[in-house]
Amino acid sequence: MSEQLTSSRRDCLALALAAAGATWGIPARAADTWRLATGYRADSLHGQNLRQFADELAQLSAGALRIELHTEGKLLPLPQMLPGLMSGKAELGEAIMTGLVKDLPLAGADSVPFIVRSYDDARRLWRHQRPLIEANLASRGLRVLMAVPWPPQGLFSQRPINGATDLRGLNMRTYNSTTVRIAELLQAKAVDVPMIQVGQALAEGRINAMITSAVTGVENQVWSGLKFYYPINAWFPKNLLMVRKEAFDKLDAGQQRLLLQAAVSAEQRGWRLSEQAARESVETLRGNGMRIEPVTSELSQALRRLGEKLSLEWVRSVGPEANQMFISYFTQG
Ligand code: PCA
Repeated sequence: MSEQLTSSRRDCLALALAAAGATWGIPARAADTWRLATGYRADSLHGQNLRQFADELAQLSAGALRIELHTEGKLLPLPQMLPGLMSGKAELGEAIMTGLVKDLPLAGADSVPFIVRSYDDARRLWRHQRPLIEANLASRGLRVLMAVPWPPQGLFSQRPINGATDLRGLNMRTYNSTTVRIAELLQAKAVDVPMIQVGQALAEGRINAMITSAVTGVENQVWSGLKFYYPINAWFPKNLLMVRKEAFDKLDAGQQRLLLQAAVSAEQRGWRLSEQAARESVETLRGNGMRIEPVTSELSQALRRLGEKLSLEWVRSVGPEANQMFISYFTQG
């Protein structure tokens, strides 16, 4: 009897302490609220998709799985996403794959120019890339949830670009090692600017050309400084969503299933949103006075040669695995 009283008193005490903890906000987050870090804005293409992913997951799990979004690199800036996730600064993280090439060389396939020319190509590349990326990340204690592409990368400029020489000496905004190499080969000056600071860099006159998607042009209202857009469709880079394996393994089997289910539906929705944004954003650029120009044959030839050079450089630097991946991309479905 007294034994029972003691244990029920202990339960009461535990309950009271838990309630007090909740009132005082200790711990700051409930144990099952996960932090999702991203380097992009909440209202961006990917940000909106992540918001829906979090909402859907909360709904599917009847509130048991909650995710708070930490945007604009405030919790983890893009260059720190991988080490930050590995050391547990967030449970989930989203980063552009071409920014992870130091640790994840095969992610660099995303920005080898003129290999992926359509969303169908991009899907095919991801099918061949995914198992290799998954294996690499698993060895770092991370699990892949999904990848969603940005719309195709086009060329923006303040001045008309008729041939490669017109880019000489321009201040080209860069965001990964490929764009840096392109600037170098074109004898332009590479200026590293994170996506969320593009508008500011333009206003300050630090950049006058860049390769990125039309949607990034729209989100940063680049028509204030850039007047020409050439849809060169250079590549379709993807954002990757990862979860810490340790956090994932703490979920019960049912919750794990819900998380994977929400990720599959977010991935499908993300690809649809991206394709839609690709169509609409070029029109928005036009509507805001930008000239959407066809690529001259001179520029197209120069870009093709540049693409061949970069493909070779990439395969050589990454090694046989890169070669193998491209062979299966080109020869299989
Ligand atoms: N926007 C991002 C990455 C690719 C894109 O279309 C950026 O410009 O940084």
